[in-house]
Amino acid sequence: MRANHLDNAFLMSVWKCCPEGWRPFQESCYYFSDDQMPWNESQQKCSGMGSQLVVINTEAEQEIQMKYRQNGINLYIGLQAQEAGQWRWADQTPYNVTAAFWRPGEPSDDPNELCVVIHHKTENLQNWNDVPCTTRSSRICETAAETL
Ligand code: 2F8
Repeated sequence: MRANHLDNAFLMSVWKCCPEGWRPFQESCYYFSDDQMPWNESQQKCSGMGSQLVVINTEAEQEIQMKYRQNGINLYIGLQAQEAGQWRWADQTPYNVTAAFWRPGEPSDDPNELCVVIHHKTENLQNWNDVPCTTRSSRICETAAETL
């Protein structure tokens, strides 16, 4: 009886799997790169791996980036503007200023700073900074976890 019960629990559970080297959280997998390149190339590298630059939808998702990252490196996220102040997520999720995690004093909204990194030194959740898109930074790619 007991064994049967456990078997059923096992079979009915849903497994979420990430590729090797990717970090799991909720329904997603995240890849933190060591190499550094401009924002466009970073996005291309992610899409070449079936993913995109991370889209941060919740505070919990922002928190997990802090848990997994190594301090000392700027990390591109999937937030970019065509014009100063016109922030857009790479997957077209509407940008919501009340769920944004800018460093104090950011964004600069400088027309030369249209791409966003998680700042290399900030240790709290308020850590986004807008930088020139040509700046070479590491990146966080996100893809959906595989359901088994
Ligand atoms: O102090 C904020 C300021 O710091 C740097 O500029 C000196 C950042 N630039 C880069 O990281 C390339 C600015 O984005 C930031 O606003």
